[in-house]
Amino acid sequence: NQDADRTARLLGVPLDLGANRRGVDMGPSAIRYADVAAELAAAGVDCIDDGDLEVPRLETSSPAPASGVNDSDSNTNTNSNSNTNTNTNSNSNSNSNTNAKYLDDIGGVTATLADAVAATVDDDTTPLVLGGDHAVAMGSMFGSGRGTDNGIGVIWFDAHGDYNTPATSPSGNVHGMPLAAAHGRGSFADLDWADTDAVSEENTVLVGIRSLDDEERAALRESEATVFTMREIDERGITAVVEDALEIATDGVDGIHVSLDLDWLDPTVVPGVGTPVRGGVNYREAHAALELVAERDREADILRSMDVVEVNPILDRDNQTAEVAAELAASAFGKRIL
Ligand code: Z70
Ligand code: MN
Ligand code: MN
Ligand code: MN
Repeated sequence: NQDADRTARLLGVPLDLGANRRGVDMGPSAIRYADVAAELAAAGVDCIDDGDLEVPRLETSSPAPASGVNDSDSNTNTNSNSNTNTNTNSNSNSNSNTNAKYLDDIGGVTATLADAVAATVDDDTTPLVLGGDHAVAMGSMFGSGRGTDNGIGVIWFDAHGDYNTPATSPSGNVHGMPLAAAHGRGSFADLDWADTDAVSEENTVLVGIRSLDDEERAALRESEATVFTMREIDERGITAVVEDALEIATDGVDGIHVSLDLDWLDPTVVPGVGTPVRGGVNYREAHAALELVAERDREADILRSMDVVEVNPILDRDNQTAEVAAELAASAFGKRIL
């Protein structure tokens, strides 16, 4: 019933090792239960479901890096079910990976997902990656940009900057680091699974940001990425901001990856997220934004890949966060009211 000639491939990644709240590993199930396939069908998109990637379970993983870059005393005693913030890294130096919990396991998942995403894009099919915590976006971006001449742009819809490195992270949670990894910052430059050529830094745009750590803020200020905070959305409106974001993200690259962290929206709309931050975009602004992505895609075929992440069914009410995730994906893939 709509004009899209797109095929989407669902790739579920039930990863929660990058977050400090349990439950986000159930995101792919919840988004499927919210009938993302029917939402996409309403957008005129054929949908192939590849099921879920095999992901190491938190119960059988160790938070410390297995191959201890330098070990020390940090985080090795972290209980996996603990929500306490065990920041022992404040004195550490730049070569430390010890403040990135489960980084080895997450690297393995990232490499597997990147292969699946790259194969999907090669097949002229659009990957829709269902998270899982936001660490999954590393695999999405590395796979999506693989083999491109000019790299890809990224639009990062999030309350958070996700621009920490192991050396700057106050939490050690890798879901606060994926964008920094894509830009090859800090120790991510040395990891063989981190493809620092996939994403073009100057074509990276963050939208709706309202929570940054101090060192993360400093890193973003000196990066080539563009940051549109909630303030810009308040002043100029969501459509003007997203039009600009699309202009910047698509300039001179081979397409874009759209990464949607559900905590981008206001917590009153999406209760099922691990790290709610007041003052997010509302339901209509979110749809307007992703409809603009689809509109640009109809004009210029820009959308290479997308992920929807950080849906936490344990914290959700009546699966409404998963439903919003499914709906917003459909808007990005071309669902229109009329
Ligand atoms: C914080 C950190 C974060 C998502 C929380 C929070 C990062 N800046 N990202 N929830 N999706 O721990 O690095
Ligand atoms: Mn995020
Ligand atoms: Mn976030
Ligand atoms: Mn680069």
